[in-house]
Amino acid sequence: MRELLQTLGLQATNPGAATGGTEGWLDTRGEELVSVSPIDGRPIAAVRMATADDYEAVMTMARTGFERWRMIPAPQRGKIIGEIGCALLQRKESLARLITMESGKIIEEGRGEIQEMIDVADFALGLSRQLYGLTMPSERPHHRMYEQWHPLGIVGVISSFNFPAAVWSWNAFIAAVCGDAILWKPSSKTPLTAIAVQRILDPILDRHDLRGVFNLVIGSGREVGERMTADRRLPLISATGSCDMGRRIGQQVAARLGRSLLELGGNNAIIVGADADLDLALEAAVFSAIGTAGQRCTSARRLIVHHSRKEIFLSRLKDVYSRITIGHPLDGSVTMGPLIDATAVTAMMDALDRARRNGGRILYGGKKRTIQGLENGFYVEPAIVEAPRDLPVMMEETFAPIVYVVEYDRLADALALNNAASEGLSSALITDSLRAAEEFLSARGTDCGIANVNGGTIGAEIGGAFGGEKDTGGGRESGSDAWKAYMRRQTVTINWGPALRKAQGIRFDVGARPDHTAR
Ligand code: UN1
Repeated sequence: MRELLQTLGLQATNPGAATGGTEGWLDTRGEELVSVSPIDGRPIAAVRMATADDYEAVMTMARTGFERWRMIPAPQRGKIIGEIGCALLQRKESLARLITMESGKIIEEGRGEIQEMIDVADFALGLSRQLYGLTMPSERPHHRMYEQWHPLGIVGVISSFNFPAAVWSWNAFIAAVCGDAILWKPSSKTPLTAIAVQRILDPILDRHDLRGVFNLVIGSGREVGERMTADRRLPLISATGSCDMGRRIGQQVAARLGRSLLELGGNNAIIVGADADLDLALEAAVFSAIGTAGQRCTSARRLIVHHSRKEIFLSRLKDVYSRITIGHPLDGSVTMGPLIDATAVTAMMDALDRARRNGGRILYGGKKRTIQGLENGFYVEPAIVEAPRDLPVMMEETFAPIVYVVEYDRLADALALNNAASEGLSSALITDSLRAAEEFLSARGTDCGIANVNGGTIGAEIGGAFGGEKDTGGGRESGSDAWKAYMRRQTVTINWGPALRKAQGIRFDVGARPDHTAR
């Protein structure tokens, strides 16, 4: 572990002691935050959290960074993001290992997370020559009208433990290519990953004399998070986390008329059609339900299976679950690592208790699991619950590998169940029927931000806009035209004629011209 931290520029000489301050360049006296590995419950290292003074110092640096950065042409900014992408590629393996140690996700997913960052960097580089504005015909002679996009300022990014780096990069690289500076508050459960990423960026920023473009502040939600949401110097707060957290942040930011971009919870379903390819359905369901141990906002929490396939589907699902290997997430043969902490384990056990008490049948798993040599880690068996349609706990997002299975008869019925969730993030339908697929994708189909046919609910590519409706918060991040959230739009009208022409043909002659009577 020590070696890994050193490779990434972190000096954990003494686990449990401070590794290096809130970030690469600030020396702080703030309180200690210990990063505990969910793999064995042991501290990896500790960092110091930012004080109010540190926060101000970082904000000053961000302001200086922004003032320089915004005047650098976007294609040049893109090249610098491209350099960051290359640096991430060089450190891919060690960063992936650190993410695995700190978040507990299996190493293959850790690698996927860094790859996702590299992909976003590529996307941002391409985007840097495509921050297009429209030109519109003016109704007035000798007038030109167009819109242009300017950076917003310093963008606050609050990220969560389950994607401790990639979701930050969706925001940070896109915002940066738009000309914004970024202030990052990572989850208090994964501060080391954030410091490691910052240490990779720092030499690149230094080389271009651009310190202050990407900034890091580590601290609790109550301290740093609240300060950010109240801070008018942050015109946009992009936050990933629970619906409760998003509701609080959204209200606080709205109270100062700031903008928020929210990527909150999901209660995602996979509909398995009467004509579904069952092999594909199983693969999609298992990957979506147990990937990241069910701790993604996109995780499949409900399987809505056509009654004619339910029996065979369930028996095959149990069979696949029995082959899931649970253990040390750095071990390449392991398919599911631990949950993030003891609270997550308790939440899972509570949800299963409530399911049992309200008519749910636990068909598989759902117990705590002790792994030899890792007795203090937070391991559980993934659970399959056969649920009545009105099981209350099924309508809540429990961040754990629990999948509820319900049956349906008509597609309209399955869609109603899919849309009954208060969140609206991801959804999937497994079918070979063109009609069913189009119905699912139609205006009366799934109401989620993400709709997949013959795939699972997790694992979105970065090129599309990512996000969801209803309690998921409505934000869109990453690909497509999500960049617009990080810029301000300016509508420009240029009059190159001799007279002041009014729109809507309004006549308003106040006699300001000496020759007005002659006209
Ligand atoms: C999240 O869980 O917060 O689509 C994001 C996915 C990943 C991102 C998940 N690319 O599952």
